[in-house]
Amino acid sequence: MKKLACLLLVAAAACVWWGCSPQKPAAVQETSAAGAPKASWRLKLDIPESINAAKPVDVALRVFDAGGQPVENAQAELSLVMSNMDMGENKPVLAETAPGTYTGKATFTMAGPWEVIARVGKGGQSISQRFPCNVR
Ligand SMILES: [Cu+2]
Repeated sequence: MKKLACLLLVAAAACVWWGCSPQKPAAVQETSAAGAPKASWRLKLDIPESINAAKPVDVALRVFDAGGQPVENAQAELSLVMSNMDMGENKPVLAETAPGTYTGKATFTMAGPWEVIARVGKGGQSISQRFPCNVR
């Protein structure tokens, strides 16, 4: 009986971590390749908090420059990868639907821990950021 209570507690704690959250941008910017022009852009990923496997969800990647202005006409790409296994290539098609906003539909093909890797390039500069998320 005590074991069950413990399990429930762990499950409740896991729920708090459910959904997608950006990692600290500072940590990601430090991972940029040495020598490559590093964009001082800020990436924000809009994605539903609750994601079910095999059900397409709307995603929006918003790109801002250091002054908070949208970065238009950039090459924006999302790559969906599982943290613990190779699931093959999974790249939602993105279109710029508003200045600096790149939207598309993402389908996570399996339940478990995923990362959305966003890559943005423009004018020889680029940046990438990982957004961990859990899929039910
Ligand atoms: Cu998998």
